[in-house]
Amino acid sequence: MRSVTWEEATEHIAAEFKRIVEEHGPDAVAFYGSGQFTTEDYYVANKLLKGFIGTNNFDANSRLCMASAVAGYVSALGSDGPPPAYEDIDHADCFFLIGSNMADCHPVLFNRIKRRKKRDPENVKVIVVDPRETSTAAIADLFLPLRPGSDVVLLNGMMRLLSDTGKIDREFVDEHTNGFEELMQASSHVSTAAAAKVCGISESDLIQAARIFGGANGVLSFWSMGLNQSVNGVAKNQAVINLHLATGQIGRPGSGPFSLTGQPNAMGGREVGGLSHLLPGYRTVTNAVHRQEVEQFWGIPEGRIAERPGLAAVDMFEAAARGEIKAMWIMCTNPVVSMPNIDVVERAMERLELLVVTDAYHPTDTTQYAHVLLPAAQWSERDGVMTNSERRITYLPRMVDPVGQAKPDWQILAGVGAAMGFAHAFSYESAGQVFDEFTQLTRGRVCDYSGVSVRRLQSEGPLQWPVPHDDHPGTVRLYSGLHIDPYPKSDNKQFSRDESPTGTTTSAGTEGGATVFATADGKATFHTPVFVPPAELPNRKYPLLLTTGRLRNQWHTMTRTGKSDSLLKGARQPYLEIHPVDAVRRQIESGDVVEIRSRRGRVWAEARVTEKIREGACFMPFHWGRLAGPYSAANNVTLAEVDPVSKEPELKACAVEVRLRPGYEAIRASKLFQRLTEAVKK
Ligand SMILES: Nc1nc2c(c(=O)[nH]1)N[C@H]1C(S)=C(S)[C@@H](COP(=O)(O)OP(=O)(O)OC[C@H]3O[C@@H](n4cnc5c(=O)[nH]c(N)nc54)[C@H](O)[C@@H]3O)O[C@H]1N2
Ligand SMILES: Nc1nc2c(c(=O)[nH]1)N[C@H]1C(S)=C(S)[C@@H](COP(=O)(O)OP(=O)(O)OC[C@H]3O[C@@H](n4cnc5c(=O)[nH]c(N)nc54)[C@H](O)[C@@H]3O)O[C@H]1N2
Ligand SMILES: [Mo]
Repeated sequence: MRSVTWEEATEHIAAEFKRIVEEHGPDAVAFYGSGQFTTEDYYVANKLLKGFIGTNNFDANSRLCMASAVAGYVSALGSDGPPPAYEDIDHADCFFLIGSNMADCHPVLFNRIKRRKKRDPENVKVIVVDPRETSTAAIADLFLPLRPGSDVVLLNGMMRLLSDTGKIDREFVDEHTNGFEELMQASSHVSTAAAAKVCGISESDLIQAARIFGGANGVLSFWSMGLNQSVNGVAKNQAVINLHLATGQIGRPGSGPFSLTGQPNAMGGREVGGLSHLLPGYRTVTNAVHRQEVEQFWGIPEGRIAERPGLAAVDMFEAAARGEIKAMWIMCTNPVVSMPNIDVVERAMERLELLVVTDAYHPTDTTQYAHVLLPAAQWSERDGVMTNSERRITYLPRMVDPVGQAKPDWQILAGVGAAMGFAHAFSYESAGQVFDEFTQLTRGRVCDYSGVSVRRLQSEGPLQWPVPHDDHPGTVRLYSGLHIDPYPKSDNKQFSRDESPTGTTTSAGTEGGATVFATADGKATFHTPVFVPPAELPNRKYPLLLTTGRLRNQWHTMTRTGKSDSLLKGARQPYLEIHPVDAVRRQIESGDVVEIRSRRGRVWAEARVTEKIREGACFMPFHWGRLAGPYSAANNVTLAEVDPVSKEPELKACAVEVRLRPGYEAIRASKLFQRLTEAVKK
């Protein structure tokens, strides 16, 4: 590797992109970005790829994360956008936490739930649904350790029970929804006993879950990767939303289906259109009117934006591995650790004619493959805007100077855009200028940012969209206008809005959420979620289901958190949670190093034998990559099967076998021998 100037690097990338587009067409170029982008980074990248290079091959790691939630909301409510707000935590009396380990992954929100529960322990109920008894389950009144992947059966079973016990809000269903009768017909044969059996839980627990849900004044459901990362991910999302539509638990304080975003700006990325089928302002590339609106705004010829969705993440890397993608730019994400089935991703990296990687650190598992490696200024070294799960738009100031020659991602992208001959469209002077351009594209859309400007965010603080004009205070929750009296049926005093029991409510927003859903007839849709089991089920050769996820002390691929010794204390190396019954069968004890094998590869980890995981399932964190050792990455073994609608991969289930790591028996014997001699000496 040799170092070059920014000018040289920029000219080289621009010239190579142009050459490859000329030789192979625009779809030979692909871009893979990140929910850790600022809104400005997302916007400039999207504009360059979809508008100027002319390819929709623009996807982001949010595909591995939020894509199923986006598809769930769009199909049920007519638009993306989580309806509730964080302050709803202070008003809810039932928390339905499914597929989410909030205690470790969303600790601030989790603590707010804990405080809410502490204030009224008798009346506030928490249900946790997870195959593992996580630290989130510690506060559960009801914990359902379901079989991985069986959520749709559980949720449909709850739906049936709500109906059978008269908990349906008929008025709301009649006035604001379509499809309820079809759903009921399709589920008429559902038996609670059979549903519980599929989920591997007791029938009484399933009944209890529906009873708590149906009896609450305000139900707030939170979910994240346990639902989204599945071949059944969209149906799982629809099944949760169904429960809320059926009980009218949406648009009211203390209620709503609340999908949690993981990365700091995954939400903003959705509004900017940061997936291969989207355009800014919740528009889609398949909609001719949407394409035209954006083309006019960007000042590009009609027809420039391709009408077919580009490649989604998994397809993008597979296409590159086959040699169909010639040039790829990876920015703010580390796919050689985080994508399923890493072998394919590595093959893609090796096959590309041009791989540009922009990161704040080097080496990473991905930067080591780069032909051109560009240094990015990271948060606190640059300013920008991010939006969180409750639609709150925040300005992040620059606090320190970037290290070395690092630059903000949007600036790097704009530089290449200008060098490709589009200077007129990419000569931004500041991040604020980019943001203010983007907000114009949201005018009149569900995610209306048009009343937001960087100046306003700086002077007034964060705002919750929609903010349709300059003096609009922002909107606390979507769809509050559906209810004549949005406050719950009871006259419970805790619903007074003036009160801020936790002292953390910052919103000055209005209650004036939409009075209709964003569909043609203003009604939401009940879908009939069909259960699809995990793509890979246990068999004789691979008898266990592996699920993967996060640890409290690590952030994804550890490029930052992995450098902190105190954070490494909880786990210095990958480990595997396995149930005692499965461990004994394999003569595995806690502390042993085991090999986890799937049809795609293997990974080594330290065994932790625990009853906190279901029998038949095992769990491993995905934080480590191959730089830590060829058999350290959980994604050596995961599979790239995706949900057919959201294209989100099934990172939460694959069939594996576990045994002692080859050669480990000798080590164990010598350890045992050592212990024995020590005991004899004593
Ligand atoms: N400490 C820390 N916090 C983070 C992150 C991090 O890396 N580290 N990353 C952030 C990001 S980007 C994200 S997306 C979020 C993710 O936040 P979460 O989704 O809460 O985290 P995960 O550990 O991926 O998975 C959540 C839970 O799903 C369970 N699960 C597995 N399979 C199933 C299933 O079939 N059904 C159900 N119901 N549950 C299942 C797992 O056992 C796990 O406890 O966290 C964010 N916060
Ligand atoms: N098996 C399994 N795999 C998973 C998951 C799972 O649950 N199980 N979860 C998936 C999910 S939900 C997610 S979100 C992904 C996350 O996966 P990744 O996005 O790959 O993980 P990160 O470590 O957050 O990668 C961010 C990269 O950007 C760099 N970086 C930091 N700040 C900046 C910046 O400002 N600019 C630039 N250019 N670079 C910067 C970091 O050094 C790092 O290399 O993992 C997915 N993969
Ligand atoms: Mo994520």
